[in-house]
Amino acid sequence: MIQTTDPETETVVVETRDRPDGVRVVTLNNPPVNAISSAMRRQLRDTMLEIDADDSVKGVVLTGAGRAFIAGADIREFGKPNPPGAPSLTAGVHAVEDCNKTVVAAVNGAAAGGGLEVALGCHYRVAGPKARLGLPEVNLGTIPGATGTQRLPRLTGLKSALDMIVSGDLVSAARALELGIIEAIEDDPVEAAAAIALARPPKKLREDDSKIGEIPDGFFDDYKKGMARRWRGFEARFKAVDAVAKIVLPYDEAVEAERAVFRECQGTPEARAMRHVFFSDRQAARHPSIPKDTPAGTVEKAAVLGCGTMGGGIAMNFANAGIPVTVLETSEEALERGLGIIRDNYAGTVSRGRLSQEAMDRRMALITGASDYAELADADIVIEAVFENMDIKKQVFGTLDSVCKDGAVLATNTSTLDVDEIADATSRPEAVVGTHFFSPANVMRLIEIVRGAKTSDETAQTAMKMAPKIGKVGVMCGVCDGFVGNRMLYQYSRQANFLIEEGALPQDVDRVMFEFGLPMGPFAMGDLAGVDVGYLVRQERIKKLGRTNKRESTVADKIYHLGRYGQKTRKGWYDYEPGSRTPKPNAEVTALIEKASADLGIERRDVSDDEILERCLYPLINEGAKLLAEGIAARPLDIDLIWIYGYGFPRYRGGPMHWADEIGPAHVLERLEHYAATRDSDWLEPATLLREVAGQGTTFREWAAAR
Ligand code: 3H9
Repeated sequence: MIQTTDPETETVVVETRDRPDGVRVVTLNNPPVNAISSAMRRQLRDTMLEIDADDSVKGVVLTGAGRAFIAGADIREFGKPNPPGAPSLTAGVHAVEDCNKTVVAAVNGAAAGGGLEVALGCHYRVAGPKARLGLPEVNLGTIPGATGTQRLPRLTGLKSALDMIVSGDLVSAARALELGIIEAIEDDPVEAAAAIALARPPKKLREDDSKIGEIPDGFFDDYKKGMARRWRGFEARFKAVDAVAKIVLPYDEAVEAERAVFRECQGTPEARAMRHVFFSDRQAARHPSIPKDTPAGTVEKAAVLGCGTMGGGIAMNFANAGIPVTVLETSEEALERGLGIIRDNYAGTVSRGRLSQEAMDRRMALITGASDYAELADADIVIEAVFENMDIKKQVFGTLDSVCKDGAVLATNTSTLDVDEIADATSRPEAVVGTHFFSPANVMRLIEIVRGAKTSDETAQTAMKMAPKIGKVGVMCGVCDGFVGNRMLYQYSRQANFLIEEGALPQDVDRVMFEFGLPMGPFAMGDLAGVDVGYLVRQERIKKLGRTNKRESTVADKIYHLGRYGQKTRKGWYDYEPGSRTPKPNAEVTALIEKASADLGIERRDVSDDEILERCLYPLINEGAKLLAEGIAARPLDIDLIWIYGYGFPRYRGGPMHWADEIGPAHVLERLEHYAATRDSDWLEPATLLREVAGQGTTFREWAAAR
């Protein structure tokens, strides 16, 4: 074994081993996932040049150490200057391809981005059964920048390559074989690759255009039209298509063009946001309040209390993950109804071709109905999803306390009630935690994991580790009214309602928020969730907190009293035609809003799009700052993920706190103060932390890093 040490960094990232058959095995080794650092690029190129000149080498196998082949370019180096003398990855890929010995990639694990590009530089590829391959650069707001847009289509044809590049998904080894990316799947890919290296001549993919063929007129424009709805706002994905379209040019020119776009993308707000989300996704699971070595309990058997819309959706997550789940309802009738809704839900997915009948049957078989608490005795976790009423919840938790086994996690799905008060209804408050799922619970990715004052580290850890197992993103927060997401949402909705009293119409506010990138604005959202539901939430809030001296808009209550409950009654803030979810503005609603303004003595005025955007989103950021200062959210990244996965905040903007850092906290503060001075004065108090961060000219990220 020869280890090459990089003279600049003194790290060993490329190891070589000569086999008796004359094959040299080159292993890239940069734990944990062999990201390609500048040192590795240099060593890879130098190693290939050396092999080229060494006649004793009969063939080459390129592989990765540990669990990955290569995870792509080292994302931590993005945005930093290239160290002098470090070659580009494109030069590395070409050094591999130009080698006069046959080079075969033994793809032992993930080959992502630059990792797949290196594999595509090899003359042949063999994969292990667990390998996954893809070009996920668009998930970092950039495009493949080391020949990927020009090479993948030469193996798979244009359509399949575009699908992979635009989705950014990694495909399984089996799918890669179908697509022609690899030659074979082998348990020992190094051995199989060595055999190919000895048996076949080098073959340069860049010289092979056979899979491209004749490109129909308008092919790329049509492809972009087809992705316009799903990928609205994700600019890098559209640029990636344009880069692939360069395939009509001579290879070197096309690669040059690809590289120029890759470089341009590196510095965009989208790329900064997507990198932030990439790292946040991984950091969220390591919450500072849970010591690193805390063990998590097993979750092999779950139970859900209540089989309404929420409980049913929660139960489906467990069944989807292959975890048996018992659902408890008070009456046979309610149980049958709940199970029926779950069955219909799955059947819908089957009929759309997204789930096989066998998979549906397997999942349904994992869901068992129960009407007696005793049947929950052996569950590792019980999630309560009954009516939002403190007395009922306390009673339920008292009963759970008496029947559930020691060590079980007792979770509440409450969205509004005090988790600490619920925990105190048991003799084991350390086992109680909030798991706030978002509706529809089988679809939405987020769970706010609410840690109560007495929740133990083990309980918190079990809930956090459970989330990804059932396909969710778990983000931890503390106890307060509305937790993180809904507390911030309240400020957003409150301003949206003031804006329509002052002169905007629901369709104006909704359009601005949609154009910003949210899936829909607050009024369309109100219609979807139910105007009646919003009304009940407000009533509960008044009961709980009393009427504050802050003014609230009354328009939403008036819409409710007209019986306009939203999509379910086909009229709410908007009208809906039968079978359609497209909101149509309604004259009666406009008149009602105008009258509300007149009753308040407000002279309606033109409200600009900028004002709508700032007054909806800056108060939301302001509330985020308060949550950080109170420690309810531990880090800005937790807030960002809650908003991305729970409310559809555009990922390409990185979440509200990242976005605030991009536009500048000082700017947010200045605008909030401007509105406080020129609009209804009691509407908002800038957060102390916002003032602090703005005053120091720093960002929320820097504030968090300095703690
Ligand atoms: C690119 O390649 C551009 C080129 O086209 C052109 C260049 C010129 N860099 O996900 P995990 C860290 S762009 C730095 O839990 P898994 C990660 O943060 C790149 N760090 O492992 C985590 O750190 P920590 C295109 C990286 O086994 C740790 O490694 N490539 C990188 O579940 C473990 O990660 C991608 O976008 C990286 N490239 O999954 C692939 N990758 O422990 C991104 C990971 O401190 N990576 N880390 O939190 C992945 O999708 C997954 O890591 C992978 C393994 C599927 C590879």
